[in-house]
Amino acid sequence: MQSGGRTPTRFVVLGGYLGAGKTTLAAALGRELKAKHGRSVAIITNDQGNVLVDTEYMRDAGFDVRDVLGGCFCANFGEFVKNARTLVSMGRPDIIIAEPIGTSTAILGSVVAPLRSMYPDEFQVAPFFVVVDGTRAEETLESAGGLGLGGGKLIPVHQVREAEYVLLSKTDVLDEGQIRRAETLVHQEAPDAQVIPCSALDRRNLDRIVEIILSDQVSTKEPKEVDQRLFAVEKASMGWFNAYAKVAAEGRLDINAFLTALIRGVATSFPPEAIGHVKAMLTSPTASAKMSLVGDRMQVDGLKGGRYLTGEGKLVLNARVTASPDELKGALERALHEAARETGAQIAEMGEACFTPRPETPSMFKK
Ligand SMILES: Nc1nc2c(ncn2[C@@H]2O[C@H](COP(=O)(O)OP(=O)(O)O)[C@@H](O)[C@H]2O)c(=O)[nH]1
Ligand SMILES: [Mg+2]
Repeated sequence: MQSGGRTPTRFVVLGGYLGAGKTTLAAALGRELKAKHGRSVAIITNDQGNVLVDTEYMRDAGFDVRDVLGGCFCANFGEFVKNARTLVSMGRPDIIIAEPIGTSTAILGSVVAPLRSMYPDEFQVAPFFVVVDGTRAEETLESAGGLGLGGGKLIPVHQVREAEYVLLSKTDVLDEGQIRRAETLVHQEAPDAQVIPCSALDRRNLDRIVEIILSDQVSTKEPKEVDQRLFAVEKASMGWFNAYAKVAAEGRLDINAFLTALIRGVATSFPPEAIGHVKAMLTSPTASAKMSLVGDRMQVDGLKGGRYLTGEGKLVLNARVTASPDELKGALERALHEAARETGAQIAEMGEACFTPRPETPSMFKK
């Protein structure tokens, strides 16, 4: 189908829980599509709050990025489509990869299905990919029997059930037995989905995913209507903390040491199972780095330029933790000030927000 003579833009939605590896995978796939296949890729990110580490990271990696802020794509479908159109008209990408917020529970019904039915001339929508963290598959999928009553995780289970392909991430740190067990857990929840064990780090099976993206396979799965109130308790138990600040150093600041101290401070404030995803990125004209904490795994995700920041840098911090917003804010502020004290950094012009996101009403169901 053509629109004004133009081929529809290939559209890939990469869902999945907080910290599953969506952004890292999107960047790895984007690089591969560009380097090996000469395709241009643009990105749509999405989250609560007004400054996103993911957006900074993708932009820093050289992608054309738009973000949908302050709520899930599914509740802002109009803005989502507007962003997609802006990307198309500005950069004419061959492919758009969209990453919804990690707690979204209405992507197939409120984003993927409407996009494929309402805009077939503009977008060709690939099968819905859901990324499952291979290192947390048991924690997130196995404990779900309690249906939320015993703190089970309804959100990741529901996300898996919506998938057409499940991308089982981070297999570089798993052995074959662990991968098989995780695949079995996924199959129990989504017997109709195909599971692809993969890794953005050792690049396992990235070529298989790229092949699907480059094919003309389209999303066909019919969404089931789900009562979003089911997820309300789980969503209400989480706090979101977002901050940005200027970071200055007298002399020079070791970026890695600063981020490590900050993330370690957060890690020691909460039990691992409470940590959805905490990420911090520090950028400056001479150097930038991003660090992430998912569960008890702390990881440096990108170091660019030198090790030291001289002059002034910009810090963006996003945390999603099962804790009250006040508790989270207190812990994050302490961690930040302690990291600054330890490494001789000065924090200025800090802006912060801390909240529990309101349950969203998918725009498709708004009366
Ligand atoms: N070992 C390993 N870690 C990964 C891989 N992909 C992502 N991660 C790490 O998982 C954390 C969360 O990744 P991110 O892409 O931000 O997750 P998102 O919240 O789903 O977008 C980061 O610390 C990443 O470095 C992978 O393939 N292997
Ligand atoms: Mg992300």
